[in-house]
Amino acid sequence: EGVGPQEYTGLKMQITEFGPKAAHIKEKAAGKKVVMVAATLRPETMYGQTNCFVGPSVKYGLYASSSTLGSKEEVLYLVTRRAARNMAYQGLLAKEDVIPEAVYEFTGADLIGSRVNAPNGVHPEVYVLPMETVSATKGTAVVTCVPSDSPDDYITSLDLKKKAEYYGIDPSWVALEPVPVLSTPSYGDLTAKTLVEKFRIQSPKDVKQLAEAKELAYKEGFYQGTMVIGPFKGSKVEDAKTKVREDMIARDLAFAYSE
Ligand code: A2H
Repeated sequence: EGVGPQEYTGLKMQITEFGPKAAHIKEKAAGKKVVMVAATLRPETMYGQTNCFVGPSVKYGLYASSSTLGSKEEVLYLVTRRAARNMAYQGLLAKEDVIPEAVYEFTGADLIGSRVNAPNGVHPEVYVLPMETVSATKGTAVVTCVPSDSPDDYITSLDLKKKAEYYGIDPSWVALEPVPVLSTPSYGDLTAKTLVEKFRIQSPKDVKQLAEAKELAYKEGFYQGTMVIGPFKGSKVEDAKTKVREDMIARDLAFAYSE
């Protein structure tokens, strides 16, 4: 990780349907909206979301937020305790500057099979799935899955589909096809797929090749990419990135979150 603060976009993924193991979470939320907040560095790729990842053994909580999403009801953010603490200091929770107390806590495994909104997504709703490599100490530990542009997301999706039984998921929960979001001269419009194949990455455990692929995907996408979808279609990614982010924040689909 670099020095200095990391400026994320906190994407609001509201739970629309609590999954088979999430009944207790729904009960504790007591009718309030529950919003999983995914931390992303690539807000311009949100058109291509296909799933939402959590760490199955990571601990999450529900925290009263300062957001209302247009209703009178208070909204609960679903993030790690560490992220909630950062959010409190950034004025994103109901009470500022205090160590926040969770309404309820549980592990990521309980969320698998739930459905959430995917803001800006071609797929307006996606399933929550497990990702073993989610770090509990980075971002919110909620990761939105964009297999067109993230090699990690692409290979994790393939692995989940292949070993659905092992992971205890319904294979139909894994979205099949990446959605083209941007095009680059070197890798076409499915950068992550191209790089995963080029580096012969077989599983999420191929961390060395994945790190390399990630680096290339990021650089090529940002400096050489052109948007192929959305209101900034035809613009360079370099120009579109900030505009998409600002637009999402203005529409209350996301907020700035840093750590
Ligand atoms: B990115 P950095 Cl399309 N554990 O969003 C593992 N990965 C995490 C995480 C966690 N706790 N929190 C966030 N991330 C992911 C989109 C994306 C991302 C694309 C391409 C590359 C990419 C869709 N997933 O990241 O270590 C999130 O995935 C490549 C680095 O803080 C987030 O942005 O630099 C990124 O890693 C943050 O990583």
